[in-house]
Amino acid sequence: MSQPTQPQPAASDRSPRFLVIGAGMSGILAAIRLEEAGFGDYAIYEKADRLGGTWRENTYPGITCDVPSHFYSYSFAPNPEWSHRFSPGAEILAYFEDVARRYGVERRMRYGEEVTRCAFEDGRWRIETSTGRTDAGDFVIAATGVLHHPAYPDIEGLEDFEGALFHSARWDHDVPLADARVGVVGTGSSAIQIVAALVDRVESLTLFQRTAQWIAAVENPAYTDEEKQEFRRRPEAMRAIRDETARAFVDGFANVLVDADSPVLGLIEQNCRENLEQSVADADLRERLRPCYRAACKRLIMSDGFYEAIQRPNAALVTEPIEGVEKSGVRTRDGALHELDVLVLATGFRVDRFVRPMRVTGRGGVVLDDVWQSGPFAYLAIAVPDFPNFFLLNGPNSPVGNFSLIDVAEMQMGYVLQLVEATLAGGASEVDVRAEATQRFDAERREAAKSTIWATGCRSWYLDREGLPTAWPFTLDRFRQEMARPRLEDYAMRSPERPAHGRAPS
Ligand code: N01
Repeated sequence: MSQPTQPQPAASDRSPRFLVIGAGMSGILAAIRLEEAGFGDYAIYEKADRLGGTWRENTYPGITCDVPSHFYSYSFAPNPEWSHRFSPGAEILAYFEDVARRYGVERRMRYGEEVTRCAFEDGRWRIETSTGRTDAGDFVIAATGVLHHPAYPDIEGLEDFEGALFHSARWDHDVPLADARVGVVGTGSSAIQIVAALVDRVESLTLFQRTAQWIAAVENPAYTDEEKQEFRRRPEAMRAIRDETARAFVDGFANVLVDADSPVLGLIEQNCRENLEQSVADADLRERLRPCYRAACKRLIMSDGFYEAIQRPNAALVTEPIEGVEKSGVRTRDGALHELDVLVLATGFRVDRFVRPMRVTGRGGVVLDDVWQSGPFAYLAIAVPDFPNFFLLNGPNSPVGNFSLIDVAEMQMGYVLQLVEATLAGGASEVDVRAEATQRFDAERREAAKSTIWATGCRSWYLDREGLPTAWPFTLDRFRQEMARPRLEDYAMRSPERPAHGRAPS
């Protein structure tokens, strides 16, 4: 049964209400920025019982972020306590919890409330949650994440397995690992970290590799007490690391991925090749670990321990395709049965879901699922025509790669706030991206996607059903420019039927 909502004052008497969906990195950011901008009327809906998004859900052994911690932090909340250059997942989760508390937004989170329906009706967004709660707001910020819905492989017999079976993003910490024969399916960032962390804790570790990965060597030193003391004393020292890392990642990486002809890509590949040659002693193993596509075509993997781990006496790399799973293990096409106690599916995520399975209905009853039937898209990764006042953070066509998604979300939220403020300042209450602007952007995006490194002939989660990369295919610098100031001519603003909001926030 629906719970009653608070009575709402008439539109003309109130400042706009925002509904933020998701309490992960982007949702926390959205709330903090709303507060700062003077938009105090908002609620954050979160389906789980705590905040943290991907860092709440991914707790597998060895989880770290492969973006340096002083860069993978909010720009306004540097953290002198990071333990390592690449800090572990639990620390990152604790950081988000701490920031949400310190900035006073944690108390605004409504946990255990999955938004199931979100509809634009009579000029307002009305939502309904899994508990039957309803709410209404003027603007929606969908901060629902990208790598969120686990992808389970279509392998015959998975349900027959009698050992413990779980996805890397649903790690079962009750399953004992000491003395266990563990199998891992997949060679993405998750699997590589799991293998490196587990090999010395288990009896045997078998990695089922469908596709080899290029791996860049990185070092992950701990920060010393003296360094942390210096960060506490002089926050500008953290800022310097952040700026330096940001520049290195953007100039040396993000900006070159979008040009498959960039000579820098050759250097990256050379670095990965040298890492393989120098780290793997056995020639046969080395060849089986050697990818047959260009480095950075898939998301580049950074690891300081994988090659060492896979050469341990108790580790095995299986490159024979999986035929099926049986009650005692995995059968490969050569007929071999790999007996296992634990099978981990590090098989990635359904990255085309975004806000779904929530049912989102825009102007005139248009359903987002229908609009996205042939694949999700959004103008500048932010807005979809006919879904006025509905904004996505880290949505479709957003930049992804080996750089900080916090940085990306901060740019996006700054853009959204400018758009909202311009709408209200102009006396309007609705802002809707124009279909022509969206088509123009999408055509340009699709064309540019063809010349990125991601389109050079490998399978990855960056590709859509047609094999075209979906991520932002231009430089990150261009994204920053686009986000710096909305092109208002690409939007229609109006104030149908009800008066505009009385105030334009400063
Ligand atoms: O998932 P993935 P992930 N039979 O999609 C294989 C972020 N992340 O969870 O390559 C056999 O990359 C599949 O094989 P193939 C980061 O953005 C970041 O590892 O398609 N294998 C592939 O090897 C990352 O890119 C961090 O041939 C099957 C693997 O499963 C993203 O999350 C840490 C299969 C899936 O790899 C996703 O990474 C972790 C099948 N039927 C994650 N189906 C850091 O910051 C799939 N595979 C470090």
